[in-house]
Amino acid sequence: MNHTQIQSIDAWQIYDSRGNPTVEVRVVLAGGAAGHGLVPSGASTGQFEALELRDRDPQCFGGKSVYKAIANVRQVLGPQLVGMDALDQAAIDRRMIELDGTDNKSNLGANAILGISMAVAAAAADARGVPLFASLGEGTLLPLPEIQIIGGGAHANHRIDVQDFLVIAVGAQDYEQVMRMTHDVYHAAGKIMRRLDGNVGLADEGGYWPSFDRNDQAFDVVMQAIEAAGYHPGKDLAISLDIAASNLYDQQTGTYHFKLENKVFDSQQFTDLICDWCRRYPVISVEDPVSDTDIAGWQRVHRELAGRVQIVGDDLFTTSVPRIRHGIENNLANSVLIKLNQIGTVSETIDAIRLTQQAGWLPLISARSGETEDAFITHLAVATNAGQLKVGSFARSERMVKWNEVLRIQHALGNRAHFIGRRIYDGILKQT
Ligand code: 2PG
Ligand code: MG
Repeated sequence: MNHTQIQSIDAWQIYDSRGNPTVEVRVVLAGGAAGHGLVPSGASTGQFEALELRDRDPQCFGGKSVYKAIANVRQVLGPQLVGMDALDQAAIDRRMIELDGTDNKSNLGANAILGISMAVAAAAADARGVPLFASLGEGTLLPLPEIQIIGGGAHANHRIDVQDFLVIAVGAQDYEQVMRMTHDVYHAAGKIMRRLDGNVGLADEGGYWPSFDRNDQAFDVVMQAIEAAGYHPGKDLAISLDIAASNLYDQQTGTYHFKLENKVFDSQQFTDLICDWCRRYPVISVEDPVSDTDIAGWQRVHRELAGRVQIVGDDLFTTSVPRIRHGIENNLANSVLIKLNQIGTVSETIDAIRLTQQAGWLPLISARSGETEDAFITHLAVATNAGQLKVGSFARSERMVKWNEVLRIQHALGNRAHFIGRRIYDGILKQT
C-alpha cells in the first residue's frame, strides 16, 4: 500500500454545542497519518439541504441519535473507500455520492458522508505534513468576520423573529483589530442588555438572548453598543442581518409573520421593511431577507439593495452548485453562504465557493448553530481566499476556536498572511 492510501475508517457518536448527538469520523492512512471529521448541525435548516440522517427513535436521544449514519460509515462507505488515495479528495467524494445514489444524500446520510470527507481532508494534510489550510488550497487571505451580537429566531426559542443581528468591523486594519473591536462591542452590548433586563442569557451561538417587544429594538442595542465602545456605527463597525426569512414564511398564503409584534406582511411589504431597515441603519450585509421560494422577493431586494448591501443566499442556495448557478443567472443575490453540511462533501463545497467567486460574487463561509470543537471552516476560509467568515458570536468555545484559529493560521503564514478587511466588498458594492 502507498502511504497515502486509506487503511481504515471508523466513526462514533459525539455531542455538539447544544448537547445533541452528531458524527465523528477517523480516517487512518497506510503511512500512519490520520484525520478526524466532526459534523455540525443546523436548527434553521433550509428545505433544499442535504439530509442529516437521524435515527428518529423517540426513546433514544429524543430521536436525534446518529447510529444509522455511523453504521453507514463503518459498514457501507468505509469498506468501499479503503485503498483509495486520500490525496484524491474529489475521487473519494465522487465515490461516496455514487454509493449514496440520491440527489440529497438521503440514503446514507450527509452527516455520514461529510464526516468521512472532512476526515479524509484532515488525513491528507497530515500525510503532506502541512496545516489543513495549506493542504486544502493556495489561499493566504485572513477572513473578515461577521460576529453575532443578538441571537434570535430558531436559536433563541423565537424570542424575537429575526435570527441574527451581527457586526462587521469594517474599519479594522488587521485581524487583531477586528478581534479587539468585536470584543469591545460584544461586552458593551452585554452591559446594555443587563441594564434592560437583569436576567441576560446567551442564545445558541453565544449572542445575547433578546428581551425586546419589537424586532427593531435589537438595532438600538447594537448601535448603542458600538457607540458605547467608542466607535462610529457604519464607519468602524457596520451591521449585518440574517433574517432567516424562510422560517417566517407561510408557503400557503405567501405571507411573512412577526409573531413578537403580531404582524403579517405580504412579500412586497416584507421586502419594503427589510430595505427600509437597510436605509435607516448602517447595514452592509443581509442574509435570507426573504424565503427560499419567494423568487420575486429576492429580485425585488436585489433591485433595491444591490450595489449598497451584500445580499447573501443561505436557504436559497444551500451550497449547491446548480442552485447557485440559477441564482447567478437570475440576479437573485451577490453573495453565497457556504456550509459544508448543507451539501455534504468537501469537494462540492469548494466547487460552490469557486463558482461564486468566478461570478464575481462573494462567498461567506459559515458555521452552524450546532457546532463542534473543530475549526475546519477557518482553514477552508483561508485556503479558498473566501475573505469572510461567520461563526456566531464572541463567546463559547465552539465559536471562539474558529476565531482563534485565524490567529494561529496568521502566525503559521508569517508575512504571507494578508488581510484586506472591507475591501473584500469592492467587487460587489459601489461606495466602499
Ligand atoms: C444560519 C445558521 C448559522 P443554522 O442560518 O446562517 O447561523 O443557522 O445553523 O441553525 O441553520
Ligand atoms: Mg442563515
